[in-house]
Amino acid sequence: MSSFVPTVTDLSSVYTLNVDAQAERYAQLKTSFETKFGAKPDFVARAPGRVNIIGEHIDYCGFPVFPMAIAPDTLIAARTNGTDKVRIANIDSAKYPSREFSASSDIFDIDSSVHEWSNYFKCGYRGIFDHLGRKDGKGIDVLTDGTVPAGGGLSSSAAFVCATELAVQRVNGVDLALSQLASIAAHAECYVGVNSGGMDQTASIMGQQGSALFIEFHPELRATPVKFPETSPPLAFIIANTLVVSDKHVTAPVCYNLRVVETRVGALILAKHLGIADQPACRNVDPLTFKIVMDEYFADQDSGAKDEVEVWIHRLTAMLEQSKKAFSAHPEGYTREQMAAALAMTPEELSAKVHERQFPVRAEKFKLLNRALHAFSEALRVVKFRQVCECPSGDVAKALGSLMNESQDSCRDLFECSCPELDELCTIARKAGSLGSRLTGAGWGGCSVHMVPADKVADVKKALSEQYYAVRHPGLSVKQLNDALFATTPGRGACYLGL
Ligand code: NG1
Repeated sequence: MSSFVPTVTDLSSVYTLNVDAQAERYAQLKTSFETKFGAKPDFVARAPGRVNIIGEHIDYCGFPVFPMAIAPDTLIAARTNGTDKVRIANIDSAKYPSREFSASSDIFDIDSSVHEWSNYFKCGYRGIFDHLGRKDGKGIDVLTDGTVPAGGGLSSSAAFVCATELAVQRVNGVDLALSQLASIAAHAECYVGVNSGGMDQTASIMGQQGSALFIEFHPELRATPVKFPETSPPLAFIIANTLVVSDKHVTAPVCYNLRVVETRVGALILAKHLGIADQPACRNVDPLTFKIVMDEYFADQDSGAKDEVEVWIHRLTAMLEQSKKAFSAHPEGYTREQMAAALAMTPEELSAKVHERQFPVRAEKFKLLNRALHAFSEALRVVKFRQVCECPSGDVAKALGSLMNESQDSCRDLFECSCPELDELCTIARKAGSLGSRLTGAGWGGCSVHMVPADKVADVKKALSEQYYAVRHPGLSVKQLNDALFATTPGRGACYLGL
């Protein structure tokens, strides 16, 4: 695989279904671009959404995750306009009104206190120029069209930021490696005020047709394609949207960013408990993650394990046990004062340590024990999931499904990022034949993913449609239902489309 963004000319190498409808969509995008800007676009950049199969809320703990790119995506038609202006427009102009910025000044100002669609464009733009260390962008006209549902857990924001990066680098004559683009996008998305991990951007940029990705973040970003095992009948995946919109940006202080802080403070207390807090690897790093603590604790120990998987299992299992001891003082949760006391800091010092000025959070109790138990056990499940895919033996479909179901239980009970609608979708799907059902993405709404034997796809879709959508959303049109409930396969990552 090339390590740079490929250019493709054939839509059937991007989409496996409804290629004609996609061709129509591209044609419409180009016509609308010409109407809006009075000239044809120079190119179209495309970045997909993703569905995470397993490994939730652990990318920002430094642990591996297992997503795949999907067909829904963000397209950006773009051209250099020869001015100092960045003019951005959206096909859905009612929801996302057109905006204009200076290419070398106000495009870099991102006010994270407002929820504004152009902020995500600014993130991608600024990410590229931060990386280049300059601010001399060329003027660009942009028309965007997205099919990843916003706030649906399928990474609409990452798809937009990644597509922006592609457009901006091309207009400015830059061609960065895929891994650089993924890292830049992950970092850049934090400018909107969400303290996000790097899973979505990596899956969007580096996705591969036919494979999921085992993505590692530490010590460096590495995405290994992994195919699902061949079973009879084959395994299929269904995505079902709760239609509960969970906007990470709006709920960040009590949901997403709070979980990031709980795991960060957890890592600090665990390092102290293990007696390694003052070692340079822990003291001089920001942020300190559970993965770094684990690696440092085992740095000088030989577990006697033979292969990489055994090492993971040995270390993660030990960390689960250590967590129970480290957080035993307050198993129900810590107040701010109790967390600070455990670290011999003032609450103000702790707040600064976890960057609350940039990412403020609110909670009575910080449930460090449960969050740590989720993070370490979820990482174990990811490692085991990959192992079953790569070295299949026994009833692999059942084994994979059980790991997904356990992940959902952990997300619901320990990490508290599910919601009644997600739980309901999982229950209905399992009864109708799903082997593994769980939330995907940040949760608190958004989408669920279901691993289903191919001969059960129709049954599961029917059950979800009749028992969930017809009951909770009786007014849905056929298109709305098809957008909310669909089967998916691992899709290709970001690309340019030659016109
Ligand atoms: P969503 O909300 O599905 O895009 C978010 C984070 C991921 C990851 C998941 C939970 C962003 C852009 N993405 O995904 O990095 O932490 O939650 O596993 O914040």
